[in-house]
Amino acid sequence: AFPTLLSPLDLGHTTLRNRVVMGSMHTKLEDRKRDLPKLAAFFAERAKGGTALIVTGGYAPTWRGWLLPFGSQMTTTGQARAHRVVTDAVHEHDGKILLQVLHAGRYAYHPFSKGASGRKSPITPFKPRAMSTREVDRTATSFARAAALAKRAGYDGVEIMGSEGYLINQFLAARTNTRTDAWGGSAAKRMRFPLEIMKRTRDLAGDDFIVQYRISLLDLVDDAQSWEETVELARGLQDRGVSILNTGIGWHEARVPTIVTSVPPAAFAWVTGKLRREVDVPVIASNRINRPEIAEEILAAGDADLVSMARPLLADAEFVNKAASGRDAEIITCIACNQACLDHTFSNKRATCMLNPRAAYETELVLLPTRTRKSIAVVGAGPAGLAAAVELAGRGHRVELFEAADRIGGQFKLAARIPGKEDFAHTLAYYQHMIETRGVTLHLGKRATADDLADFDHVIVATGVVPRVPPIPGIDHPSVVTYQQVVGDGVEVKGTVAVIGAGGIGFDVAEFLLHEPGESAEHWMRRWGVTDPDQQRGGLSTKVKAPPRREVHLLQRKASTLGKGLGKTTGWVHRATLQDSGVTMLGGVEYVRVDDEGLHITVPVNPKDPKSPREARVLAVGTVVVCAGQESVNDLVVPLTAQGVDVHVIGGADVAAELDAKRAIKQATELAAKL
Ligand code: FMN
Repeated sequence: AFPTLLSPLDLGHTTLRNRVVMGSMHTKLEDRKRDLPKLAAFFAERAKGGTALIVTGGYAPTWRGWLLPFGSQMTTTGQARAHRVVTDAVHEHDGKILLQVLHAGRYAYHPFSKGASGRKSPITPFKPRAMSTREVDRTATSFARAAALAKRAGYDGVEIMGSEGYLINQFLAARTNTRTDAWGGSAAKRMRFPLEIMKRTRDLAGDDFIVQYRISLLDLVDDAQSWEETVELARGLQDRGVSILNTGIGWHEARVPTIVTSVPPAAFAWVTGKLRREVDVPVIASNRINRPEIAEEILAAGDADLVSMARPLLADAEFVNKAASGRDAEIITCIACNQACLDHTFSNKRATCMLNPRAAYETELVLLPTRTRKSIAVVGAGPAGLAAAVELAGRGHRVELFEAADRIGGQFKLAARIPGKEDFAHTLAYYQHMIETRGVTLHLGKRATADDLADFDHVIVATGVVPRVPPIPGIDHPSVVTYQQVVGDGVEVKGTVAVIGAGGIGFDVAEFLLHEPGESAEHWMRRWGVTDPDQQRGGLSTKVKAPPRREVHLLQRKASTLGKGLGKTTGWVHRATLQDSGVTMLGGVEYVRVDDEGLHITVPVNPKDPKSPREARVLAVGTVVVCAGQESVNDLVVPLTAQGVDVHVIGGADVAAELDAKRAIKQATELAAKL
């Protein structure tokens, strides 16, 4: 069904079996030698699942280029030897694998960083020192040496990381390269560093070796490269023997989102297509390509020769095989939530996947077919219950799933209705399909009682949460509604709105009230000021803000910045979106009462000082939406335990402190592995 996606690609000295590349992801398993067997298992599953070409997470070519202190590096023959376990595991399944060589430059999170110049980046606390002329020369050679070591380790090639604002990008842009020696000054001199790296790498590694280069096609920062310069670089790399050009989008310090859920699928494929028309080597499209039909469309339209999928292959190791065998409905689609992948990376935790907690835990979280088939009831079809039911049935247990509502999904159903989170619907479609495929008996519209459950070997209580209603005078006023009523039940919202509670749900509700679902890529680009790099250096122009659809106040009791508790790599996007839509955000709020005049509150006179005197305000709103947390629903536990039933409580029914599908699915999967 996906003829182009599944067609091989001849690279001359070698052939890729299809067009799917697993994009580079640093999982943290790269950093310690003892974790390499786990890394091998992680990649082996993806190779076994049909991926043609895998790119490892970034490895520094010198210790100064570490991302973090004692981070991953490829600098010695000993390190190369240790990687045999990784390359052998991939080759065993007929996959190919490249080692990514990444020098962090001024993005390094340690005090020994060096960059093209001495300017600190806005996203790291450490000021780099400028490399000396000799150091630049030696660093260029270190990339080639890392490639030679990778070859010894059995890698099929390397990817030179030239994008996302790391060292090579820092050389390329006037923004970060203020050198006056042979490595800076003019565009041609700034380009010399990557061109030398390419030349030396090809010279040292030989012709029978893939050298892929990740080129920054949209820098999305000021004082960046022009399109002309980008094309000149691409052709220079081609002249020096590059095998494949991969797409990089946006420096890490860019204030334009490039990978989160609200970035429309395949939003940047057009710029890869633009490059493809300028060069003769294969090019790879990247970012937010998460379904086989989207990948096929990009390839068939001629925008790329290959597609990179990074997070989608965390979510599903068998992506390619499922697509190839007509089982694409079984694919776990990446929803770009970043909750368990990039957010983990930025908190120095191992990256995995919210929807697939086995990712990067292949040897630790194992779900084998059961030897003793049990009869198991799961109560509640939110993420916890769905994951438990589907995984248990996958192991061969007899599973019945009870859901009080007339559809599956629980709180996740609400998320799927938020503009920018349209992809969440794929998750529910996946579970619906797997319930059928794995023969789970689904009882919809059925609120199970303890008596209904008495005869099962195990009962899993995954009954979720209900919204918490805070004890504010006038909370029963007709203008007050819960987020469930607004987003779930379609209760109409009148006039200006106050949202009580600025956690993830408060932000979601504000977006729901302000934006339409299904934003086009063109509209998204205008809103974030992304343009054709032919028009503006780095593809960055000014944001076009639409007049807000309604006035929204987002309020919280905590005095901290609103949205602080949101995801590390996604929170800023939500904050910026609401700010651009004119939302007033107030922290340190005390709620006094709700009446016909609106919502009465007090706030500190100085918003930065919660202890400053308070002033009273009346927000003349037509609707107050309550997003003030949740309470667990677990009233089945006591009667079931009294009946002597083996009860397990998971998800929001267990802990309602925050709405947390990541925790719910992980807990469900771990339980399913044990029963
Ligand atoms: N890109 C790199 O070039 N080098 C890295 O080391 C790297 N580490 C990443 C780690 C994580 C956990 C994630 C989610 C992404 C990382 N990326 C890295 C970026 C991905 O290669 C890719 O560009 C991004 O995830 C968008 O593509 P996707 O939508 O297919 O996931």
